[in-house]
Amino acid sequence: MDFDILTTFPEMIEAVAGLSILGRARQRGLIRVEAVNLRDFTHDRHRSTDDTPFGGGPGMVMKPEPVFDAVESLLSRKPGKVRIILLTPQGRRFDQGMAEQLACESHLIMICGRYEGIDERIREHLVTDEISIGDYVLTGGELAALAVVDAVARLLPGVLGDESSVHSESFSSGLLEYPQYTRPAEYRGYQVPEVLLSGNHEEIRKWRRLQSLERTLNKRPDLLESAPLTEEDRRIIKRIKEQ
Ligand code: 6GU
Repeated sequence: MDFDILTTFPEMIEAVAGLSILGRARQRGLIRVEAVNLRDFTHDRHRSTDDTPFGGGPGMVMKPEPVFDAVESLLSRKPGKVRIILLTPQGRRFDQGMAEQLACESHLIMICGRYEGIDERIREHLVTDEISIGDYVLTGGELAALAVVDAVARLLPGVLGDESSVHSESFSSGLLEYPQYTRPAEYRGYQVPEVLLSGNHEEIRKWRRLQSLERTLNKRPDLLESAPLTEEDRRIIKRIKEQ
């Protein structure tokens, strides 16, 4: 899968995309992540990617030409279906479901907004999707683009060593994860729950499910409304609530 990230700070992207699981996925050719420097698509002496707003007012606005030119250059290099995503606090809130949808694509172009805003013609005539990563304001879209790349890339076949961990973790089940422990079984007097040492797989499965349900109920009750729950889960939740 190809990710092209249009930015005036390509170093921000490179600093992250070369490391850890993303870096390894890139080396193995499972993903291509490229930071495209918008300054390379400017034509004036100062290589400006922004300008003052028509109508006056504070701040600077991202110019349309470098963004259109960069996108068109990418499209001529790799024709075919592509989503052109603008990272902006005005976008649709990013979540695991959206990550799963994007993981079905083969090419994403991401435009990182900076300054006070972008020329509206970019949004109207170039962009296919607008994404926000949450209700707070960042200084630019780069960290948001990286969050999206990371969440999408880890869903692609082969990117995580152990495929099963994608399916058992938080959110793919619609619930928060159960607590995990490793050796030693006792640390500073703190014990690992007995059931996990029992070797009884059915009991362990039941305990973990109970923990997931209990945690979700306590920390993120909103998730229970859309989580796929069995009749047994519903009975357990009812019992927890009655305690
Ligand atoms: Cl995508 N961009 C910026 N600048 N701020 C944000 C955001 C994006 N998502 C949340 N806050």
